[in-house]
Amino acid sequence: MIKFDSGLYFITDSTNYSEEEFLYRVEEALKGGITLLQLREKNKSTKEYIQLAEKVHALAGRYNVPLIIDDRVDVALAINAEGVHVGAEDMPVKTARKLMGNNKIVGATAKTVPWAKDAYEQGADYLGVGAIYPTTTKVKTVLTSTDTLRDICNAVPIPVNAIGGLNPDNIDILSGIPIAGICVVSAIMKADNPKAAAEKLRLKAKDLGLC
Ligand code: TZP
Ligand code: MG
Repeated sequence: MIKFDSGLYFITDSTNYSEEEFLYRVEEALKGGITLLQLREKNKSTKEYIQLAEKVHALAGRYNVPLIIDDRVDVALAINAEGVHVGAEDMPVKTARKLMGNNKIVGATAKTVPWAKDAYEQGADYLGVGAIYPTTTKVKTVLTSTDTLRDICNAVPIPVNAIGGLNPDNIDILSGIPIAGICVVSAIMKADNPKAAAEKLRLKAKDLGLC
């Protein structure tokens, strides 16, 4: 499997940005020190998804940051991305693992301990758990308590990332919970200065013992 550090995991959202502005923001986030990147597109055709993914993959490669593709194993394989992330309504983890092979990263969403154990047993390399706080990013999710987050961390031997509404001013709530990292969308994507936002989050993540 490809080695990865999920300490500061940035998930993109290209909504409301031109491609130029979007790629600029992604590069600023890379410059700011994100450790893992996910391309998450909900409204693109397969062709558009692949075209954008190729560009983002080239960019991420320049900063040695692995690229995970949300949802779409076909897109991940098409561009030789480092991994794929599957949620509750996506392809089963087991199937994604089979198609991606053992040399790629397969991430999964989990909101309960049984679900987390099941994803691990099916071959997930890391888990995203949340939403910890309400989120403005378009997603079907419910809130996950920090107690459940802690229980999931203790139930599986793979990295667990917290997600949902996280920003530098509210992540102290995660202090003492054995997560591997945090995932953010808006805190970087919508920031006035995405590079500065990533830098600040990276420092905060370091304070929490992540990265
Ligand atoms: N899964 C659970 S919450 C979420 C996803 C994809 C969105 C997180 O976005 P934000 O903007 O960091 O709250
Ligand atoms: Mg999904």
